[in-house]
Amino acid sequence: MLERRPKKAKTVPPQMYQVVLLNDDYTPMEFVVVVIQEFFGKDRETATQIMLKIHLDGKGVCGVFSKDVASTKVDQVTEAARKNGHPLQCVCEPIE
Ligand code: TYC
Repeated sequence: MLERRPKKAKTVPPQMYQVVLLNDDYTPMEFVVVVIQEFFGKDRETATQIMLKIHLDGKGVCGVFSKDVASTKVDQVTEAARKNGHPLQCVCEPIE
């Protein structure tokens, strides 16, 4: 009889989501920097770099989260933009 190894616990890591901000021609740079600081916990310098990347490339990743957290970030950013009258768009997308 073949010896059996102890079964490995097979855990599947949860699907993760990146939260992406999209560029537009109207949202002020300062507003985007503050949003990245407030909702994604980045310091001012990092937030400024991310904002400039979005401005130049059209979009940029602000963070990677579980589905629920990513979805909440999208809602929070969208609500803050709407309240302040800016067209800033925020989406989340599965990674890998
Ligand atoms: N392009 C905007 C401007 O020139 C700035 C901006 C950056 C807007 C990033 C949105 O996600 C954004 N005022």
